[in-house]
Amino acid sequence: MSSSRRSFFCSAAVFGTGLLGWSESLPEQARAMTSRHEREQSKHNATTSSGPPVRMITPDAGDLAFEMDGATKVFHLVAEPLKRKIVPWKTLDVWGYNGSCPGPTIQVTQGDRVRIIFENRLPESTSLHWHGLEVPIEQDGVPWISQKPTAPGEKFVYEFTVHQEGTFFYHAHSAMQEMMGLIGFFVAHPREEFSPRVDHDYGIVLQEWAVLPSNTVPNTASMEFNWLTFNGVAAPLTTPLIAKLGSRVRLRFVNLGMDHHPLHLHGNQFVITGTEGGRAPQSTWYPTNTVLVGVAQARVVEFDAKHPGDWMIHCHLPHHMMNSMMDLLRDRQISTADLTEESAMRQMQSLAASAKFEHVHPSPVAKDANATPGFPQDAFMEMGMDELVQKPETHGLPKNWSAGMMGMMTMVRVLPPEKYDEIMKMKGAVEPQKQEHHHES
Ligand SMILES: [Cu+2]
Repeated sequence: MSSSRRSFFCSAAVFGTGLLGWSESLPEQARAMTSRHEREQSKHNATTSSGPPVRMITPDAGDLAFEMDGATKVFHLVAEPLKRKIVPWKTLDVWGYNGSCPGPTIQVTQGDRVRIIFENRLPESTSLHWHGLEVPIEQDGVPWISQKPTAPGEKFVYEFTVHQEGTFFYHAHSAMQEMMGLIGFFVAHPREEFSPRVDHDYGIVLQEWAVLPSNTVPNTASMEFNWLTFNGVAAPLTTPLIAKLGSRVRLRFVNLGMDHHPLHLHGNQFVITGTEGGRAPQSTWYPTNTVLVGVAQARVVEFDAKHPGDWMIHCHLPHHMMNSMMDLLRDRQISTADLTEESAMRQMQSLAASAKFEHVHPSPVAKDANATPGFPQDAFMEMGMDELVQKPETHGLPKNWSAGMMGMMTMVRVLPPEKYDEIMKMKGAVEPQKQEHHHES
């Protein structure tokens, strides 16, 4: 390891202090390479000693902290109703874990003994299923088959050894509860990182919601969905994924909904390196830029971030690239079909004001737009709200970037070192509060 990398490790180590046991597996920032030379060097070294893998980052959800009891990692997981702001003008009443929907990510190392002390604060019975993990039947979390359901106010202790590596998830094993949001990542890292090693590891949970206008409670019986989220938020509220130019990036997706999602990355080829069954043999990797993530599946992709830019990653189903406008239109929605440009624009301005956007930047339309059959399509739907969704990860994006971001959409920002470091520095200032949110005392 070069001395420049070592010093970068030290300065980045502060981000990892909220999580016990990760002292040697520093966060993704710490692994970022400074040059192509180092990148190549790392690939070469990987065959001999690759070291522990980087921690997966779950933007907008975070991690579940743990404590050690002897050699056992102990987690406290609480199922509970909560409010989740999915876009600035829409907050849902969902069910989740430890104040988060999806629940916080559980990260362990292959071979770990884990104990999950589960508490049910829901108004009805539930259980926890470990999706994809090979656990003894009494740990499988299926009501009445492998255990008695955990009643409201009760606890249930799960304990097992994780002999697999890979991308798994935990969820309630009742269909309606799943659609209320009861899901979270369970990631089992190998002891040594795979080759080629990655510098950034990001996880995204795909969910969908059916919510009537002016309602906040998802209709779990619906077969049609109007809100699509990455880690519990729809664009432009999704937090961009930050990667340093020249690094290698891993993205993990899990899907627990009613639809399959073809996830597409702009401007980069990737390879599919894993499924819900763990690492895929390298002989199966092929270049692509879209991966279909079916219901109950996990897909892991990797790519070398060698093209600088703000690259979109999104579900390519057209209706999954949208947000429902019905709440903004409310009772006025009926009259939108034959609006003139001026009145439509006025309407959007007044609606945006009512939703407390700080700014609205509509895209221009033609003078005689109404003469064209089919108009409007996207006109008046695109609303820039950069200031409202601003965070360190959006720093430096072009003005009005948020107008093009809706639904299951985020971006991978491949940044030159100085811009990358600038954002990491800004993040460092807000990170401690963020982590505290997921600590269960
Ligand atoms: Cu989709």
